[in-house]
Amino acid sequence: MVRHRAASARVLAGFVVAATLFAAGCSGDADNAASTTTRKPRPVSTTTTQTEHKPTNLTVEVSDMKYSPADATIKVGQTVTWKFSDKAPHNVQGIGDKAMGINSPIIDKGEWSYTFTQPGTYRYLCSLHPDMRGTITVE
Ligand SMILES: [Cu+2]
Repeated sequence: MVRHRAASARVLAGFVVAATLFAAGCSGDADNAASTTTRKPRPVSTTTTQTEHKPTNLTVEVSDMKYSPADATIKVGQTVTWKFSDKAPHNVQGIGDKAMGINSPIIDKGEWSYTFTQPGTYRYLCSLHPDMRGTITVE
């Protein structure tokens, strides 16, 4: 009886270790391992799920020949929407291999969104006005 209980406790301990390792492996960035994201329960929605249009977590205004905010920090999985309202047309083009997916058309007036699925620092510019630059940090 006692032997049996000891054995199952050991099995349980092994499972906990495995689960902990698994969780640590999933968190990706070791620096962020301590800050576990607290997820709020999703509110029950009666509206139809939109697959195309994701909710914007950050809006970057594109006007007066600049992005504002030029530097911003978001969380993995969040979506940034650039809102173009300048006199001149602009775009959003990622700098470097990692930011290759960031590639908007040239927009006069309108919006363009991008969802960041990997943590990192993403730099971008306007290919028409390379002095216009911005950075999105994804944690
Ligand atoms: Cu521009």
